[in-house]
Amino acid sequence: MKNKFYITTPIYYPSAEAHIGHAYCTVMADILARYKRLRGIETFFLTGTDEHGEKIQKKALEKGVTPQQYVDEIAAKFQDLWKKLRISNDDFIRTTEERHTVVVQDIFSKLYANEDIYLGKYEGWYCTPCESFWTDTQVGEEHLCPDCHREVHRASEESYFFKTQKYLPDLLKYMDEHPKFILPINRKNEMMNTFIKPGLGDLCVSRTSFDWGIQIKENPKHVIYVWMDALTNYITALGYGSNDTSKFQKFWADENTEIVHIVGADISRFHVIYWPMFLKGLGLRLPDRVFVHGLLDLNGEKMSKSRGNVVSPLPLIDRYGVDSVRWFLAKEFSFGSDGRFTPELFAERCNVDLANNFGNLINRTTAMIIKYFNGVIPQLTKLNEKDLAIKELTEKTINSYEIYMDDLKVNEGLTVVTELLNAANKYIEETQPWVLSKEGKVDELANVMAILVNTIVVSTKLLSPVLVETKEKVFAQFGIKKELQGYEVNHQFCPFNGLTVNKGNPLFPRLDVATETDFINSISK
Ligand code: ME8
Repeated sequence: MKNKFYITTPIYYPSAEAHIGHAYCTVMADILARYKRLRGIETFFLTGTDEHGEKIQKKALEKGVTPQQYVDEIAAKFQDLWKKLRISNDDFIRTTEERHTVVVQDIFSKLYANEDIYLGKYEGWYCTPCESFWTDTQVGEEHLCPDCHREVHRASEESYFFKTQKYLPDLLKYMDEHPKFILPINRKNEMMNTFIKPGLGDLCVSRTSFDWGIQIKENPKHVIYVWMDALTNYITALGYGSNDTSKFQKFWADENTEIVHIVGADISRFHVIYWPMFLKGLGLRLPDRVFVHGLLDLNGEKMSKSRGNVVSPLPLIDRYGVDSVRWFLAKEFSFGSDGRFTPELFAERCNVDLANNFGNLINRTTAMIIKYFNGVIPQLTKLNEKDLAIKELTEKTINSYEIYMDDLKVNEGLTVVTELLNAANKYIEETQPWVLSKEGKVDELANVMAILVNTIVVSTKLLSPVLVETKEKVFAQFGIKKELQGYEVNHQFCPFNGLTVNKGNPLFPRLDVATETDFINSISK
């Protein structure tokens, strides 16, 4: 396993406020970053905003502010949301920052000097009022602008292009030699069949029809067109091409760093095809993995502001707490497949896993230790068969969890932990502590209590990349001292005897599905 980890989310367009889809991607990346840190792996986690382009320029104009004022306001809202969602990013890159813009200009110059980029003509369907080029598919048979629905005409514009064919053989070789470069692996076929096999055209990397972008030094009437500007954020944020390249050396250049980009299915081809080519052109190593997650819809419809069906994460966090929102996102949707958000699913997921399973186990265990042992966690005695089965399951769970998480299989990693929690709840039913108490079987009763606490603490640590606030609460409730809070303590069995349990409030109250469905529907806009 590599000893350092660099993980990124896409840099989002601050053309509208973040919705649950953006939160989904960012939370998943955050979980992986927190997991690696938990395992003692030096980690750098990057997110940010992609602030140039015609769309942003137009939105600013509509609002009567400068593009910079416009993006400043929305970028601040993104940052605020990530704070509330407890996102642990190490940096937040904005493409309008000088540390990015000057390096992008140099990157362009380098690729141009290398003859990877040439000046040509961009041809397409042009909408004059919108000042936009569209493709055949976008304008359809009637040749109408998909934005304003007015007629478009054929036009051409001088543009710079990146030569994709020059690097295609390198890319194909890399894909062959690294079968886990694109994850889930079925996404590779999609890339091959949709984009590469039909013939990959050169990529347009400049525009002259708008000016909210990074100017090309060699030809200032051009601005660098979106993807060459946006993708390079992953290295400019690390200081590539700057006076201080130490982070870049550590988290990118060093082969001992695992580099993972998390991206939505909508932008996978830019990360899987063009980004590796730019890197090759710059003589840099390629990322280890591009993980393509699915897109979420709301009640079966694509989330879009104009349709009024966008869910903002903020009111959810306010009402249910950050851990419930993080849990729902991480556990409900299969990482890598598209998903459907429904208000019912949200409430049910929180009830099934958090209130009924994890929360219930915590409440029952706390109450029993207070009742049977005056609140002091007892010491383990000789284990019987049922105790040994839980011990074995705990060890197996830790092991599978690590394998899954290292393989970016977050759902599977979380599922093995919820199965352990289920098993612990069943263990209570089977051992019947209330009977053991009545019959005075104190040793057996002590084992059950010690094992339940151990299961709770181990699970809390394994789930801590997702349930960030719960961890603190569980540690407080079971009096877990600093020296027992580390991840490596998981390899000791039941080292918590003598600690005092506090009653605490129920961590995850049960939600009434109908009431919460009404609430979530009322905040979708
Ligand atoms: O594409 N479900 O920015 P963007 C799940 N600036 N994830 C979703 C989602 C949904 N419904 N909607 C958005 C851009 N996302 C470029 C990226 S990167 C160098 C430049 C997430 O604001 C998902 O990760 O449109 C998707 O890929 C990303 O937001 C697109 O964000």
